Amino acid sequence: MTSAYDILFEPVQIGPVTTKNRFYQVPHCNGMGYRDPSAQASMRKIKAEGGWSVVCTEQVEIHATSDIAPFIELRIWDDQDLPALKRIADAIHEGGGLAGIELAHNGMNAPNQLSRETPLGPQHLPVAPDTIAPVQARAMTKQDIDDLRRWHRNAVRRSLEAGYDVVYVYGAHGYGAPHHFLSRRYNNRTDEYGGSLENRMRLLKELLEDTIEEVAGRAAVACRITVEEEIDGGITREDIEGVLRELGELPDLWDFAMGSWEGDSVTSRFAPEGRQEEFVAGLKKLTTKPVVGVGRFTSPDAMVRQVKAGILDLIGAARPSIADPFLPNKIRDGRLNLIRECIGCNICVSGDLTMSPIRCTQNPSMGEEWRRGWHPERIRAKESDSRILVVGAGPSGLEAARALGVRGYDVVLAEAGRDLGGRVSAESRLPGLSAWGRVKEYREAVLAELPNVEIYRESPMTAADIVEFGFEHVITATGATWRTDGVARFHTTALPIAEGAQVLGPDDLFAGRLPEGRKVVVYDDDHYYLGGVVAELLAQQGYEVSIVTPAPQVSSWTNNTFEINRIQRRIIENGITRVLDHAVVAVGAGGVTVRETYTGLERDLDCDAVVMVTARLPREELYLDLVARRDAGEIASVRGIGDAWAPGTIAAAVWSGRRAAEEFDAVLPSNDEVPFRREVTQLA
Ligand code: FMN
Repeated sequence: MTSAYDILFEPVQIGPVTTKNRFYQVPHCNGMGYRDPSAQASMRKIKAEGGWSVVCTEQVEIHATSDIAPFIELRIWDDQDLPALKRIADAIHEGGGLAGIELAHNGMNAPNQLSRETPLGPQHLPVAPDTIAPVQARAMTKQDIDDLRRWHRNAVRRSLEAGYDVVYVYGAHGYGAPHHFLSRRYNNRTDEYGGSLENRMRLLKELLEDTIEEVAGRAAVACRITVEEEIDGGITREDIEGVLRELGELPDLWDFAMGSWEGDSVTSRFAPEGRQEEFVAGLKKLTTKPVVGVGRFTSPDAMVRQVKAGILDLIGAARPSIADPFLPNKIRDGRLNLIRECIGCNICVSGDLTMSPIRCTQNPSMGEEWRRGWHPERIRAKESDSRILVVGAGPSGLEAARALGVRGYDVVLAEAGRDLGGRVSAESRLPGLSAWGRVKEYREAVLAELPNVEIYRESPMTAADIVEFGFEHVITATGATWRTDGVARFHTTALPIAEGAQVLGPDDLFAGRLPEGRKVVVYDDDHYYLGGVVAELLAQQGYEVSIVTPAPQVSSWTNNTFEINRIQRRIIENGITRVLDHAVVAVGAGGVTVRETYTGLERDLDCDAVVMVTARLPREELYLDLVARRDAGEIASVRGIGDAWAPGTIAAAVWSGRRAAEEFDAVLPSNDEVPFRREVTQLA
């Protein structure tokens, strides 16, 4: 039977290898790298199983002068790294994919904090762009360039030994050394590696030629290159067109990326699917070699259009493959409603940036494939005929009901309100967050296919009801309430709030209640996205808004999701006043007192209302009641999950729902034991 998506399942020749379809998992790091190679191998294998024809590693540091510690990437420094790399390549092959390896010399972006080697760059400059470590790169001599080429060649040879099918030369994102040489911003050399475009692309050309020679037809050679640096003096469209005219036929595949990782992995709040199209369109015609590009692609129609319009040959994806490792197979099998669409929140990026294993809001098994044995599509069958009540249909309750339902249990999901989704539904109505709704949509789609899961809306439950209805096993997913007393990080006890003061919290805004008056202070001591979003919402409603935060920037933690700069810009463009490094210390009827965190100096700000974005309190009354009833023998088990257990990210809530489903009926080890598998460093 033919389908509109058949074109996505055509093979593509990449030099000596042929893909089984056009789905290509571009390189992406995962916070596991050299520390957790078996965990990474399982994660990559599952993507291959799910239909990604090529599955790549993250950037793999080729030498100790390319060390981006504290970040945890793979390494191919010497033969000692080969067993880990081989394990990953073998796993991808077992899953049915081609294995790609992204060899990276980070050049002047590598602060070498672990190796303490001198960073290498085209000229004497502080290490950049991703670090402000107090260290400078040295201008590379010809000998340094020869050394780098030899290290790259060694890494290519080792990649073949480890069994990779696609070997990369990496010059994108402001990371790979060839990017620094290509960019006028970093390269002011006057020798044959600087000045003209021909000179600036010389290092890239040499690395490509070396790689092609070393590979000798035994693997495909791919080149990941910056198509637009989006910064003054950086790599431009003209540069990349020149590169393709000159080097277009050298590698077997071109992989187009932006000039910064931040500019490539933009969140859904700040860029739509396919943002890169304007920078990539037209480049393919400058080479006869296949091209791959990215764009947070989750819509098969958008993918087909890219191919038919001659923009891309292969649909590259990092985040969509993280959210749904089985995305290609679901498109192939016509199960589009079951695609777990990436919501574009970049919590995956936060894994790498906090040096912790990758996580995903939509796919709670991401990073848990090996250490906990979770799979995105499969879960072990039920082990009893128990019937389980899940109270609350927010992200954790929906996921618990879904996963228990897939296991085959009879599940009742009871929601107090009319709509499912809890906080994701509420937050998806805020500016820029509509994609949050996908968390609910995917789970609703699965639940609709599970006759063993019944959903009751407008069904608030008390412990007495639960006992009366005869439920034996209960999971409470009743969410959390935003506090309005100022308690969070700066204050751990309630603020003085004068009588007559108007204080609201996010829950009021979710319920459609807006402040009275014109001037509003948003007090953000939460530091993730919500404070900034609330300020933006109020500004859009015509309020004069100030955002006060004890942190040095609005929504400070979003430096881990690459949003922090865009958030500051949006706040400023919305005319919102930023009062940084200040805490609200008292709320009066017509204003607040704020204190500078460094000096303790206090001043007053006039306002008609304050919106507190601070801490939350779990709604745990039902859980505590049920614990008492369990102890009295009235029910068999109760478990609290998600924000109702401990408020956190949506990703954490979904994960905790999955965990509850995984652990139901399981004999759990004592909590004195490490609750997952891990690899421990072998002593030399
Ligand atoms: N690109 C690289 O070239 N090397 C990397 O190691 C790398 N690590 C990434 C890690 C994460 C968690 C993510 C989300 C992206 C990473 N990227 C890396 C960028 C992606 O390859 C991709 O270009 C970008 O995310 C846009 O594609 P997407 O919209 O499909 O996510």
